Amino acid sequence: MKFKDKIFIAGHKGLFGSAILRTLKKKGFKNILFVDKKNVNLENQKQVDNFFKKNKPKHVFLAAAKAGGILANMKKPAEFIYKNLLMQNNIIHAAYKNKVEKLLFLGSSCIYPKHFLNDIKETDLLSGHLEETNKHYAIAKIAGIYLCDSYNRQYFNEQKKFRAIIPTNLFGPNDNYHPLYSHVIAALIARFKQSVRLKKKEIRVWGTGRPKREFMFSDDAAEAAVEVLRLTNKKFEKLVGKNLNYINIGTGKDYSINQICLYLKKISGFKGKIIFDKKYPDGMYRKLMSTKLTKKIPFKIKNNFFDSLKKTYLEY
Ligand code: GFB
Repeated sequence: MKFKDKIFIAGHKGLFGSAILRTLKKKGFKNILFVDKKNVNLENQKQVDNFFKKNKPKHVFLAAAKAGGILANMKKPAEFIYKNLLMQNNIIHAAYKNKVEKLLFLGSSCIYPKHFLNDIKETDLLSGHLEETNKHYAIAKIAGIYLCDSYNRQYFNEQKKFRAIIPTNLFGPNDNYHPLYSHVIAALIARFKQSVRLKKKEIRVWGTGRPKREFMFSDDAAEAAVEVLRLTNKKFEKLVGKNLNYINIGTGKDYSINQICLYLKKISGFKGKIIFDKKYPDGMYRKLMSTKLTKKIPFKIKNNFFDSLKKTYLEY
């Protein structure tokens, strides 16, 4: 990947896509391409084809997705599977037809079977049942990873041109703060801010507070993603082995939802009570990924979890 190469970011306004944009700019990449939904609907194959034909990007970051937290996944399974399949099929196939040199697809740690509680390795994919609350989204993401893999095998002479990363739960600028459909960090930041402002006596948090999640600041995940795509096909294969085309991106540490609440309580100055509302689902109890391969990517995590949580809280 050269600094003058044309790089297309699909989904540049979202949590991860916007972090990729910041990271590429910071590293000195000059020729970055992105589009607005109004101009190119990524769910429309013809529009995506025309866009690729006209612009001929050399590299692609596929960060466009219909994503959301546990409740959004449960309430909108059809949208989560249909829209994601459409967008990723359109972009991956157009990238192949237009001779894109390398493409990076964004997976999610929810693709791994639910019975692995920690040290989830890349090779554990498809070795057990998926978590019910996000099965449809996970199946779309698994299909995306295998679509990339199939093009490498059939059209690229086994070279790993189309790759995927499996990031853990992300948070940071441009997150979705919808009260029902966001992920937990954004939801709790918004709820603590509001509860302090309105001097509420209690704050309600979903589930038991016991599930643990591995959180990563979006800019750290983006840094890893860019470095993964910069690796030559040979180097990437050396990293993941002959049979894989994806790699975990995590921190190796997780925290319970209760711990997150206690920290937010401290930094927000909220004086009321935290009530865990068991009517809402916990989802996976734990899904801590192995970082054995992550550690071999030439990047370093720069943002300490609690410091970046505080920064995100203050900037909200
Ligand atoms: O972030 P979250 O929705 O993602 O929820 P998942 C994580 C945990 O936080 C769950 C609890 O145990 C929730 O019950 N939680 C507590 C809350 N209060 C809240 C709240 O107000 N809002 C939310 N959203 N959660 C999603 C998947 O799973 O994570 C997606 O459904 C995707 O497919 C994404 O993979 C990364 O980690 O449970």
